[in-house]
Amino acid sequence: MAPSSPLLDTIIARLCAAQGVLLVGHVATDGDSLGSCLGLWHLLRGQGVPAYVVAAEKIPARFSFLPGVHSVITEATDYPPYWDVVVVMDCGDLRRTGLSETLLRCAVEVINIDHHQSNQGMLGTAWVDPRFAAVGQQVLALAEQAGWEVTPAVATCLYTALATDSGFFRHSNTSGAVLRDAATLLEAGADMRSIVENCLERKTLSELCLLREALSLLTQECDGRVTVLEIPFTVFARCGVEEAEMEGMIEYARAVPGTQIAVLLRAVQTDITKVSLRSRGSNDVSVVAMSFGGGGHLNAAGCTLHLPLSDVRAAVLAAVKQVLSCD
Ligand SMILES: [Mn+2]
Repeated sequence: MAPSSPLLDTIIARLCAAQGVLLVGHVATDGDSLGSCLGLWHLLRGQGVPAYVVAAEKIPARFSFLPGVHSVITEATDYPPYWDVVVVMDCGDLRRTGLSETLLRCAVEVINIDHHQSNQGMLGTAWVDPRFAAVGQQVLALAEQAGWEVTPAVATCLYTALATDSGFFRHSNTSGAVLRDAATLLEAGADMRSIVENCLERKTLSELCLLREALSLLTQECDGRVTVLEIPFTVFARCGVEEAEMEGMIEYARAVPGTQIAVLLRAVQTDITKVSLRSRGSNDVSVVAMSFGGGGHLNAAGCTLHLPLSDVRAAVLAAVKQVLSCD
């Protein structure tokens, strides 16, 4: 996976000459977005370049272990006095950063480092390469080409990026290159156990509460080809979970053998229900989501309905059964 070297040289030269660099990821941050920003932050500061990680939202507690995370700026009043380069990572447009576009556009140069297929490469100096499983790999390639030292802090940030975006080396994007890069980072001193504990094993009491309540409401339809999990509003409120903590629950429905379509129904208000759908093979759940005003991909889609959960359940299951031709 040899990246285009002249482009990397341009990016390296621009970063090294910068008077101030803002590093930004996307809203609803994840291990790749934040790990890549912090990894590059450590690398640039190691070169004496004034760099700042700026985020639109508070950083979730599970990332508190990341070296440098307490320097992330989340308040506009704490912004540095000057920057001439903005690096947008793990997304392809300024709106996804959740930050003021005017603020970002006032930089002399915008650099975009991303691995999303959907990124058309139209944002500033763009290095977009979907062959990478994580932006963290791109930052490592940048460090290697520049000859920058990968310290244990850098390694921990970038390993977090690789591990989380590959589902801890389980998703189909887990290539040999991903494992080789992970090995490089481990040997550079990545704190692998902290990463696993905080990003994979950690479950808050509210998440466990949700798990207990939601699993007790697991049902199957169509002779077990459809597995449904529901989270009524009462459960959501009683367990005190964040909205983002609920979506992963669909994996429990998907895990049940024989399941061709998994459905997660979660009431975020008494009359607002979010629907997540996952499928195997050619069963297209995007058509179901689209018929309710949502969208997504063949095997993963979702929609939000302004209706109580029970009404949504009936309507969505009818549509799902049509996909599987069962009743
Ligand atoms: Mn990513």
